Amino acid sequence: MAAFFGADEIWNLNPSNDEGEPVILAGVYNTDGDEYASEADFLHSLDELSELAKACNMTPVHTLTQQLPQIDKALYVRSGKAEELAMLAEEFQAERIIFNDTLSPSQIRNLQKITGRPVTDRTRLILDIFERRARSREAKLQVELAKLSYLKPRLIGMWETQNRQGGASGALSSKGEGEKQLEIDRRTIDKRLAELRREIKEVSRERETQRKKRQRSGMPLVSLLGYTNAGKSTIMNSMIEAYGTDTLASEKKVFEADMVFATLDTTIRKIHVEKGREFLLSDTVGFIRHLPTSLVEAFKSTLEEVTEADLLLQVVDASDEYAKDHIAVTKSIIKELGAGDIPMVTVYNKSDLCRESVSFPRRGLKESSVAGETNENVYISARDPESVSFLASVIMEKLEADNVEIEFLIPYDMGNVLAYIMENASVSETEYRENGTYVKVSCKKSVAGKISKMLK
Ligand SMILES: Nc1nc2c(ncn2[C@@H]2O[C@H](COP(=O)(O)OP(=O)(O)OP(=O)(O)O)[C@@H](O)[C@H]2O)c(=O)[nH]1
Ligand SMILES: [Mg+2]
Repeated sequence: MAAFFGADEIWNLNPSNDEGEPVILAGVYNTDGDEYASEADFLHSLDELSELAKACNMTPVHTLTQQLPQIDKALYVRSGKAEELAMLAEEFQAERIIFNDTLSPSQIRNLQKITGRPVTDRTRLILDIFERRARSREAKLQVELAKLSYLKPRLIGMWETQNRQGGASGALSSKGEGEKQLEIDRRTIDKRLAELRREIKEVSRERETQRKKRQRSGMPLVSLLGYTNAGKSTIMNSMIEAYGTDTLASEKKVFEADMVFATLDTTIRKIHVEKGREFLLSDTVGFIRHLPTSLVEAFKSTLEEVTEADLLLQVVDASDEYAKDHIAVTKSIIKELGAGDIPMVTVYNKSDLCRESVSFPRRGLKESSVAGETNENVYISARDPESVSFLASVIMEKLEADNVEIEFLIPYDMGNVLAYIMENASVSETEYRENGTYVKVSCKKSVAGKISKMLK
């Protein structure tokens, strides 16, 4: 039985077969670990693994689980289970085995030896989906960096084994040559990793320039965040439709779809609720439990916008029975990004799909068990226009909560100040007086400060 697989099989996950490559899913419920809250939670994560596999054009034909107090160092599962996996793979004619957790290079190697099939893990599936969906240059670079960081120890581990076996490809005849080749491969990977890091830095510098420009405009930033498939992009599009400033609003829309990780880039659009009441809305990549660390790292520059938001909208699919777990995962990533102190509204979306007929749109009480102090719950359906205007009014109320009311007298030769006020403040009174235009406005403290400075 073939025990080793070439770099191509590790590198390329995309099966050529359109029908979907038959795969077996495997997971361990580590009873002594704190990875899963309960057995049901563990089973849910296996359902999720199945979704991820389908998104990679694979067809799960069987799922094998094992309950263990401790993970087996060499094989992840006990050896008896590994033998069972090999039998099942034969029986179901599976072409690959996918584990629910990240396996070490040596575990992958040992499992491949026993099962005679390529063995992959959850992380690899997520990386593959990201790779397929990446569109912008930045996302593509970030995905390649994450993938290469993940694959480096695995490829090197595989080559080392092959070399020890005298060269599986037959090309490497002596041990000395094999080691030399390995060193070259290692250096090639390291060189590419360095290149990628440099390019990402360059792209994020461009992003930084855009960010500075935005900060100067003084317009508040509201960020949509949440678990993948919660409906963030749909909310973004409904907002653009209702309040977009572009006449060609349809062209400014973002991609929404019933699939995991539909969005990989951050998009920012101006939302104009009414004169003087505007904000920027950002839509970004969704989260999932066990999001590979290398991906979170690589996507930090995309997610950096989040740390500068004035308000976070955590979008939750209210019709999903695991909504609470999704909230917990999202919260921990928000914290990891350093955005834990930003005021947040939890938006329970897809109310139209909820079993018990909750009336929507409406606001709810704080749920202190899952939400922070500054949290508030809103129940909406992104597909309902009334919900969208309701959400816009909640956002405005939150953004204006620490606004100041202030009066100015603008000399007639300072039209630029008046223009700035019209753009950035809500004007409640205007009077044309002898020595200038009198206005009473409500605006952010920073905007008031800027107006005063301009008038000096
Ligand atoms: N019935 C119903 N479906 C919705 C609602 N909001 C979104 N959807 C659907 O849910 C699916 C996912 O929506 P997206 O907006 O792409 O989700 P997302 O949060 O942007 O997902 P990622 O980009 O993967 O993070 C799409 O098929 C939407 O049409 C809603 O309020 N009601
Ligand atoms: Mg999206």
